[in-house]
Amino acid sequence: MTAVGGAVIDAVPPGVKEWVISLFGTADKVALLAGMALVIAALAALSGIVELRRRFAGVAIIAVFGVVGLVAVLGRAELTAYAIPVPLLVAVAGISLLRWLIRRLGEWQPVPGGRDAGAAGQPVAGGQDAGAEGLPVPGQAVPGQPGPARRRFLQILGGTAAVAVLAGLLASMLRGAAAAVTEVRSKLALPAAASPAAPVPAGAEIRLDGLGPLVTPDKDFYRIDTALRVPLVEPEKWTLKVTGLVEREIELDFATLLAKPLTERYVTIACVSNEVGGDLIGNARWLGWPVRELLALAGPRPEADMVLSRSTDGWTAGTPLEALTDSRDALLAVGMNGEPLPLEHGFPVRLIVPGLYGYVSATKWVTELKVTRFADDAGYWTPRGWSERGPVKTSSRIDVPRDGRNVAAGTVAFGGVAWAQHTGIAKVELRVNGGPWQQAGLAPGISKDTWYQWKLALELAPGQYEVQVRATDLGGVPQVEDRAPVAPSGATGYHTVRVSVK
Ligand SMILES: Nc1nc2c(c(=O)[nH]1)N[C@H]1C(S)=C(S)[C@@H](COP(=O)(O)O)O[C@H]1N2
Ligand SMILES: [Mo]
Repeated sequence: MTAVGGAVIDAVPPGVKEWVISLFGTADKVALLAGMALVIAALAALSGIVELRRRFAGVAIIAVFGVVGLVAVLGRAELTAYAIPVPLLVAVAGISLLRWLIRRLGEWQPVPGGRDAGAAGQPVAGGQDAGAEGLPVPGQAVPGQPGPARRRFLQILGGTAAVAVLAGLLASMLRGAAAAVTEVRSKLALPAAASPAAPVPAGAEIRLDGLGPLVTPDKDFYRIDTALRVPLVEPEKWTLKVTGLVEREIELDFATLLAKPLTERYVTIACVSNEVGGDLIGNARWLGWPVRELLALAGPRPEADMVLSRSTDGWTAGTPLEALTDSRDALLAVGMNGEPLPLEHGFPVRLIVPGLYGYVSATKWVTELKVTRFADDAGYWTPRGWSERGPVKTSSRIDVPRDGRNVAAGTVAFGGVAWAQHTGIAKVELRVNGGPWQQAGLAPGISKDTWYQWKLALELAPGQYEVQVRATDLGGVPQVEDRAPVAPSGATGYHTVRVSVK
C-alpha cells in the first residue's frame, strides 16, 4: 500500500499535490492512506458483487490490483527483496478469501434464480461450482443456517477482522524496525563542533505573545517529503558515495563522517510550497561536515555544474555545484538543535544548504552525491513542473496579530519574521490600508542564513485595517510585490492581515 501510495504521489500532477498539501497541511499522507483504504474497501466490495454474478470476474479485479501493486513496488527506489512478494501474497490472500466467502455464500444462501440467471433460468452465481465441489445445490435451503442478514453481517465482520489482523501485523513489523533505529539514535553521542555556531546575539529573539521562537524546536519543525513511511537507516549501514564527474569517487561511512572536524550553524530552511504567510519554514542549529570539503577530496571536473543528491528512498535534488563549493556553510548534517537528526528529518545524514529551497538542496536520508550537469540530470521535482533552480525568495510574514483577529484600540503590537537566506535582511516595513510604509524594529539576525524577527507598535483607532509587510534584503532589493503562486519557483506577494480594532 505504501508502494502504491508512493506511486500515486509520484504520478499526480504537482498542482494536485500542492492542493492536497494545502488542504491537509503536512498530514496529507494520512489523507492519502485513508483515501486509498477507502478505494481498497470499495474494490473489495466490487470484487465480491462482481464475483457473485460471474465467476472469476471479481478474482480478475483483485489480480489486476495485485499487478498494480507489484508494478508500484518495482517502481520504488527503496525496493527491497522482501517487498516484491507482498502485493502478490496480498492478492492471492484476497482471491482465496473472496472465493472462500463466495463458496460459503453458496452454502448458506441459495441464490435466487432470475437475478442474473441467463436464458436457462438457472442461478448463475455459486451455481457452477456448487455441483463440482459437492456443495448444496442452489435453490434448496440449507436447514439450520442463520438468516441472510445475519450471515452477511458475519461475513463482513470476518473479512474485516482478517484484514485488520493483516494490517496490524504489517504495522507492528514496521514499528519494530522503527523502534530499533530510534534506539540506535537515542544512544548516539555526537561530537562537539570544531567550528561552533556563533552565540545568538542579544535581542535577536523578540518577546511577543504569538511570535514563535527564533529557533524552531525539532518537534515543531515543518516536515515535507514524498516518503509515506519514514525511511529507516541504520548509521552502521549508512554510506555516502560521491560519484559522477569527479577525479576520485569517494565512499564515506558514518564513523568516518563523525571523525571529521564538524561545523555547527544556524540555518533557516524553507519549502518552495510555502504560501505567502505560510509556515513551511523553520530555523535550526545544524551540525555537520561542510560539503565543500568532501567535494574537494573528490575533485569535481571542470564541466560539472550540478550535484544530484539522492536519498535512500530514491528522491533526488539538483543543487548548483557552486552553492556546495563556495564559502557558504552547506553541510552534510548529522545534528539538529544539539541532537542527532530526528528520523523524519533525515536520520542519520541530510543536506542543508543556506539560500536554496528544500526541494533543490535539503536531501534527507542522503546516500549519494552525483556530480553532474544540469544539462544531463534533473532533481525529483524538476520534471514535475518546478524550476530547475530554487533560490529562496526574500519574504516576510506577520505573526501577530493573526489575520482576522479583533484587537483593542490603542497601541497594537505587530510582530513577525523576515528572511533572505545567505543575503540577509536590511529592513522590514509595514503599511496600513495601503498608506505609507513605516519601518519596523528589526532584531539582529543570528546570521544572514537565518530569519530575522521584527516588531512594530501601531496606534490604531476603532475600525477595519489591512496591514501589509515587506522586507528588503541587504543588497537593497525589496521583496516582490506581485503575487505569484508557489509553483514553479516559490510564492511572491505581500503578506496581508486584516484586523478589526474595537
Ligand atoms: N529524501 C527526501 N528529502 C527531502 C524531501 C523529500 O521528499 N525526500 N523533500 C525536500 C523538501 S521539498 C523540503 S522543503 C525539505 C524539508 O525538510 P524537513 O522535512 O526536515 O523540514 O526536505 C527536502 N528533502
Ligand atoms: Mo519543499
